[in-house]
Amino acid sequence: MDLELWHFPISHFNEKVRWALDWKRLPHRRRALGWDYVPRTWWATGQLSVPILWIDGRAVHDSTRIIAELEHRCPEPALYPQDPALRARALALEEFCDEQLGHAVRTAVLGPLLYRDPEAALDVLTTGMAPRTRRILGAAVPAFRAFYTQRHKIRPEIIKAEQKKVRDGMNRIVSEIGSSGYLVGDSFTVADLTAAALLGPIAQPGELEYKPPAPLSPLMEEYRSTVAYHPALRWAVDMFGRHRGVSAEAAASGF
Ligand SMILES: N[C@@H](CCC(=O)N[C@@H](CS)C(=O)NCC(=O)O)C(=O)O
Repeated sequence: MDLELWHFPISHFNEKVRWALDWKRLPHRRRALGWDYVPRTWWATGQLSVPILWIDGRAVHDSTRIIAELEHRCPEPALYPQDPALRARALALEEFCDEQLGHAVRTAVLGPLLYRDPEAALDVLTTGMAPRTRRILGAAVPAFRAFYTQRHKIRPEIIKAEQKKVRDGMNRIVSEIGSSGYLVGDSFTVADLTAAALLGPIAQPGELEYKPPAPLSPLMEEYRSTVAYHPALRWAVDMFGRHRGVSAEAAASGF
């Protein structure tokens, strides 16, 4: 199977798919998109978001659909439980994390930067991209910020509410962890992978392959300190430590 991932290195939804590819030990190429991602993603899929995974020349977008396709084509090692009831629960938790947690985490972490230190936001968002992307976007910071906040529906007045949504999401995750330490059944599933990957920007586990510039922006640290107590973050760090594994990237490439 020929696999090429189009991704934003810093993105947690993209980390979700990288983790699935690596977990299944599927050799793949990675292309970090940059400032001109809009025409590329539109041409490939008729929508703008990454991750996009090219599977034998066909572009599949959306992390949940990509993992479903990988699971179908390469069932072992499994991310979906065998038991139908457990599988339904794992998929429901994946959906919950995608919709309730992933977007809120983006706003919670990046919202303060975008409005109070947009240069720092750009440094974070262009992590792992070609240097020209940082230069080009850096020459048009207000336009970039307007575009990014509009695309992701980030407004100053909703940041606090989205940060509360993150706390509620983390409470739900903790309440779903079973005696096995996993969210569903007694082994690692797509539910654990999704929850941990989407909490990555807050938890900042050592296994993250694409880390934001160090030291972290004080605004990021300020937000992280308000949730540092939360057991969901320790759980996410533990999931990364035990299950993130090594990269199956076959060759790095760029446009
Ligand atoms: N539901 C999608 C969400 C993906 C997503 O939000 N991707 C962001 C990066 S974190 C993106 O591509 N943003 C650029 C845009 O949509 O214009 C998934 O699970 O793949």
